[in-house]
Amino acid sequence: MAATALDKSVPEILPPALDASSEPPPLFDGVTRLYTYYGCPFAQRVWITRNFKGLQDKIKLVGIDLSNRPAWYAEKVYPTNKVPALEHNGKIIGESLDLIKYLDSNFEGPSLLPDDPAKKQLAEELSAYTDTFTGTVFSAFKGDAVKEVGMCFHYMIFLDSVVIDKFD
Ligand SMILES: N[C@@H](CCC(=O)N[C@@H](CS)C(=O)NCC(=O)O)C(=O)O
Repeated sequence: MAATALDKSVPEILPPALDASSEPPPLFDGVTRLYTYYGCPFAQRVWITRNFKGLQDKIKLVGIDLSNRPAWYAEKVYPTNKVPALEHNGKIIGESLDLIKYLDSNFEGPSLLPDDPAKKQLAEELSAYTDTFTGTVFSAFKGDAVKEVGMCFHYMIFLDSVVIDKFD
């Protein structure tokens, strides 16, 4: 059965993650692949976008074992050696926020961003800010940025209040 946007009725069977002993998939053969680590939040947000747009049949997941990464991944797929990366139309694209926009603009399925320009701008600001937010919160777990985390939460609350005031 073909997947449809937001269809949760067909559970996805995740392919086992490829490791240093695994052969690469047949690269650049026309198949669109999302290279991912299943536990990576950056990769997960692209994966969520793929599923939200109902692209489960169009974009194949390729799990990569980051703790025992195959050498071919950096050599032949994505030289930065990170996930996520998308193989599409003979090229590799990285960076999760760019990938979310890329999937939204280049594939079918419901649009992720609102049509209204003001809402769209705010949505883009929120999405761009998530990296600063999570980056700062994660460094605070290491104990070196407690003040900055406070600022991040304040800014998130501010953005939230803008959403409520303007659009509710
Ligand atoms: N800015 C990148 C960050 C991606 C990232 O850091 N991915 C991690 C996994 S969560 C990774 O691949 N780490 C492997 C490494 O740094 O060698 C994005 O948003 O896509």
